[in-house]
Amino acid sequence: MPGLFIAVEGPEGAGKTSLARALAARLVAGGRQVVSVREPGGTPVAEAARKVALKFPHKMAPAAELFLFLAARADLVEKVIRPALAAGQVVLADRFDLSTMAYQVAGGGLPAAAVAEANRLATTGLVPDITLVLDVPVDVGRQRQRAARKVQDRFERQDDAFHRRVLEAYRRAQGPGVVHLDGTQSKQAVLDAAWREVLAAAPLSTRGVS
Ligand code: Z5A
Repeated sequence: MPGLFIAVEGPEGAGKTSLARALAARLVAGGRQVVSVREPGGTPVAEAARKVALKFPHKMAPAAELFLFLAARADLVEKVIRPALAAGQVVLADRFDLSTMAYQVAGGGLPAAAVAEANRLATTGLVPDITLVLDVPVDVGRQRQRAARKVQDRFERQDDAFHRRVLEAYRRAQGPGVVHLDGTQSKQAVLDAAWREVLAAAPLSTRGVS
């Protein structure tokens, strides 16, 4: 059975982790083997890069930040994602390449074409079969994070203008497999909508998801 690569994307507090977990449970219940990953992270190198990218207390050069995320992605793709897909498993990623275009390009101001090229090097050209983009207004995501008492990382401390640019980049995202979902619905409604998209994506009939 061919592997399937699903990425869940969106701004802070959009419900990505909740949706990724629920989708994984549904896929496992349907008999598929699922490998869940979060970005950045998932290998020793990627976890080390995550710590610096999210927790470093001082300003860093925008390109330095970019390469931390890409170093994490390169290692995760080579060590975890490609082997899982080759073994016919479903990979569910909590964030992937669209996050880089939203945060480092739209948010941080790096040039899109150069970043896309560097990302292709990191991923060796791998792109998700389906990218589910959850849309929530900035204040809704923030409010959810406050309610969940999430400790703020370097990005969550950025100003509203940064977060609006990130959200607009997500809203503009398009391309093969990119699907936009209303993240302000209930968790169950978001899961059902995401599941319909997973089932609708060609060629799922050959991918053992029903
Ligand atoms: N980053 C980057 O800059 N460049 C890159 O290339 C990559 C990442 C890959 C990773 O943060 C940071 O790295 C991220 C961008 C940057 N920084 N920021 N900010 P992270 O992994 O620590 O956190 P996050 O991705 O921002 O996730 P989050 O805040 O945890 O949000 P979430 O996963 O989208 O939401 P959640 O955890 O599922 O839900 C949050 C709360 O809302 C929780 O209490 C839920 O129960 C609740 N929730 C979820 N869904 C709903 C619905 N539908 N209704 C009501 N309540 C809900």
